[in-house]
Amino acid sequence: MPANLPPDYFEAEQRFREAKTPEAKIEALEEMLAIMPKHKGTDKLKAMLRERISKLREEAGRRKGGAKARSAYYIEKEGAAQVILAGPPNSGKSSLVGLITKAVPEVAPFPHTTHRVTPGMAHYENIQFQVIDTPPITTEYADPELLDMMRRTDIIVILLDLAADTLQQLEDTLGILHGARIFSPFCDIPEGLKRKPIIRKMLVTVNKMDSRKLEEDFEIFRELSGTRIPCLGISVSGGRNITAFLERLYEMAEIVRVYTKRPGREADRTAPFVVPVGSTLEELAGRIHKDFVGRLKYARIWGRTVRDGQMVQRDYVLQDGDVAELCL
Ligand SMILES: Nc1nc2c(ncn2[C@@H]2O[C@H](COP(=O)(O)OP(=O)(O)OP(=O)(O)O)[C@@H](O)[C@H]2O)c(=O)[nH]1
Ligand SMILES: [Mg+2]
Repeated sequence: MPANLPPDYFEAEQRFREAKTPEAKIEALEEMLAIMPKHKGTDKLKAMLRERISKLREEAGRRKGGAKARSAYYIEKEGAAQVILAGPPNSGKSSLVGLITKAVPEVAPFPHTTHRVTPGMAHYENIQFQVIDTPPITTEYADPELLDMMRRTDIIVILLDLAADTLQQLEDTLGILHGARIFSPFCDIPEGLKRKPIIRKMLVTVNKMDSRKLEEDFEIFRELSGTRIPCLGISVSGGRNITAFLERLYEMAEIVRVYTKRPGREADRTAPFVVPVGSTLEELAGRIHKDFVGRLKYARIWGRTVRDGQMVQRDYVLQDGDVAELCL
């Protein structure tokens, strides 16, 4: 047991031992985690506590009737794409979410600050991404429910720390994701996997690239890592490449923005319909209203690849920025 644990910690531990229900036990354990001083000596203990909490949550879920109990890790997707941050402690995950969204996750200069997932909405031009702050994942402990969320998400941002051993962090984080069968489309998938791999878009983002000089360190990291996953260097505190980061998310989301208008009126450019690249006019109609699919006759389109007001049929593939006037 690491030394210098404050008396409050032992009081919470006492409550944990006396607790009768999984919920009460979880509460006491969360308090122990919050009280624990933040330094390297407590990392292992924290990982153990977190594992315990996760097991108790599962138990509590089963008692309430399994699937019906909603986990703290259940976050409904919102916006044009869901983006989950994945990375080691202290890389700046919470700082990034705090910078690009209105969420205010706790930020601290020591590892293992974040214990729960916090979503926020990041604005990019006229759309929004849901960006989720997460507890750190390490080779010692990665919450299975968090990995489950990553299996379902649209984009995983692997957030690393340029001031730490970035190569090791990348190897460890990818190791954890691969262990959970989550692979980037740019990774080789090992043969003989017992279950189907889950392919998720990934962006390796290296934070704390605060200066020009550190840009060189980032380039060296990129070269030495040999990774084929796209990489980007950013600095949350210096505000470097933050717009580029959002642009990359936009490209990776593979979506197009389409505006609708009524005859004789202008389109509302602030409120696009966001549909996957390759979507057809018919799919857009279905998105607007399910009855429109049957009623749709044709549409007039204003855009970069058509003549102004050109008539198109249901199978027309929408382009980013198209304005559509649906004729029903
Ligand atoms: N130099 C520098 N420090 C940064 C930058 N971004 C964040 N930090 C600092 O890094 C430390 C950790 O930041 P957090 O946002 O709490 O990191 P985290 O990844 O959420 O940490 P955990 O929740 O413990 O996993 C804080 O002291 C931040 O101020 C950056 O761009 N440059
Ligand atoms: Mg954090």
